[in-house]
Amino acid sequence: MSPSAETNGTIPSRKLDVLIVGAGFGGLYQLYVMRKQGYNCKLSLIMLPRIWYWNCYPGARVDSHAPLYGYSIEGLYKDWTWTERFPGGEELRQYFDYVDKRLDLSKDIELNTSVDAAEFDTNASVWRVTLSTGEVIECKYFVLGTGFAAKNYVPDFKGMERFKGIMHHTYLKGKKVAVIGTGASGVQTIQEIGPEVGHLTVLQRTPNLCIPMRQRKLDPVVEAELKNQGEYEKIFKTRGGTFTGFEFEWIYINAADATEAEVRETYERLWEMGGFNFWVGTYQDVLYNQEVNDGAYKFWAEKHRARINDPRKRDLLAPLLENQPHAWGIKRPCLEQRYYEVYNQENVDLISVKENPIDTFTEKGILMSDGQELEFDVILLATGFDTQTGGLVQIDIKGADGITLKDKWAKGAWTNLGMTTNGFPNMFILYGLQGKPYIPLTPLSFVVVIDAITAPTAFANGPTLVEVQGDWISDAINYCEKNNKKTMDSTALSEARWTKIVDDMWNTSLFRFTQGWYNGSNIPGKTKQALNYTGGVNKYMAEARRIAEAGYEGYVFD
Ligand code: N01
Repeated sequence: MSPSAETNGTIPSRKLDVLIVGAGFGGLYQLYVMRKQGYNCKLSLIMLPRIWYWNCYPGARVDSHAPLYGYSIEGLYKDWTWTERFPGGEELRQYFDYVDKRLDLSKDIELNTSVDAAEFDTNASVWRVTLSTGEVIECKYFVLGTGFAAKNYVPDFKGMERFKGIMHHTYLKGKKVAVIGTGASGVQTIQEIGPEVGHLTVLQRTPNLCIPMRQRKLDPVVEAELKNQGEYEKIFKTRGGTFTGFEFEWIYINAADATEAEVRETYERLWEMGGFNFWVGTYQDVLYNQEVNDGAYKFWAEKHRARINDPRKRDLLAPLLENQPHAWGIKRPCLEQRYYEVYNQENVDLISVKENPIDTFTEKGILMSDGQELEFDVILLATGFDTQTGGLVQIDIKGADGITLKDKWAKGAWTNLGMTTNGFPNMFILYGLQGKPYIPLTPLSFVVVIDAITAPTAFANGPTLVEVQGDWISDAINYCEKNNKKTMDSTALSEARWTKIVDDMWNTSLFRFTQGWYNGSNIPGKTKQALNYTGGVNKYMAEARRIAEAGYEGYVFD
């Protein structure tokens, strides 16, 4: 049992109903919704909406299209017009400023503050949360809106401390640059900087199976007309009820039952539409039936191979089916704009680190296993995140039995609905797993770490999911308050049930072959498990609502 504040000397300076950690889409929504219902809340964050504040690497942009990457509440969309179908980082920062002004959020936000630790006091049934300022705040409900990718992953490359190159991307013009990693961060950066750097070397381990973004400018007159016709309203109503949280859906027939010509025609159409249509808007069996998946992969490879001039680069970037890196769509495809053409430039080299691994970093650059030392002015690490669990366990959170979240999840994460975890009463997780707000403020001195974000975390449009989860959390809190409950906690049994649901869905799909952040296998030593619910936002929320309507089945109250 945790000691009380009186016995451990942590006297809280403020008492709140709800403390929310993280000021991205999730945290801000939770603040808005709780405050509207009269709760006394604060949100603690590191600077501005963290993701879109820090992610200012060249080319950073969202891959959910407008207006879906935005809030549906308070008619916010009426006075905000996106300029591009897939908005860039700068425009997103402006959007957060607009939302802040409209909803008057800042007054309840602690700037430049991170949450270092939290401990549940079982005697008083409250959380005591320690901020980076040293202040201790007492709250009844503790909401973690830290997002799924709050902890960078930097591989343990040998000799990294030796590299003497520069570290800031604004000085890239004319420089010799290396990019390690070709996930979404790498792809966005490469296509942006390729045309302006002196020389670019991409060190690729696994090719990203990118699909076309089909970016375009949005015409304000057309968008105004769509708003007037109620189209925006319709989109926001639809999105909570679809698999992906977008306005589009899977094609609910099997490609296996269609003719070859029909499938081809469908693929061509989806390809031209751009965005995630070719991924989560295609035939429902594509992620389940290996033969259908092979067909989608072949189509994908044919499209991109035609864009790459050099045969070696072509085979590395878009291998033929017999050499495919993994099944189509089981790792996140990045939306690209001119990614493949960049490799046709004379100043761009591509090295497969599977064929020629990195041996060590040197003062001048990187020594490859074949003995060649590559010299660089700048090395950009786009090597990803310790996703979903990493950002949560880096905060020292102690539950009712004094056990830390890190220890509880040491051999794998357990949650109910991805929003609660047994032994941590009145603590809710938003947009984390099965759904640390901290980027080091003193970055590595020799490399730039590129990171970005995004519950059904990985397979859902973020703003859609945070609104439906945020409402569920707020309903649960209201239920406790109306029924005079001091605590709400999920049972160990409910977690076992939920984890089995998540695992079973995962194991019947081709996702079971994934290597990457979807199942934690990108982080050495991390337990490999399905970290994402693959049943879709609609099914997920139906189950969450059923549990609530059954009097919070699987939960115990005190
Ligand atoms: O990270 P990643 P990310 N040696 O894990 C490679 C969201 N996001 O930051 O595939 C060499 O996908 C690794 O190789 P491999 C989005 O949901 C959204 O790019 O493991 N390479 C891979 O290529 C995304 O999915 C946007 O073989 C090494 C790369 O590093 C998620 O965030 C923008 C290596 C890591 O890719 C994460 O994307 C950006 C090593 N030792 C991100 N270790 C938007 O558009 C790792 N790699 C909004």
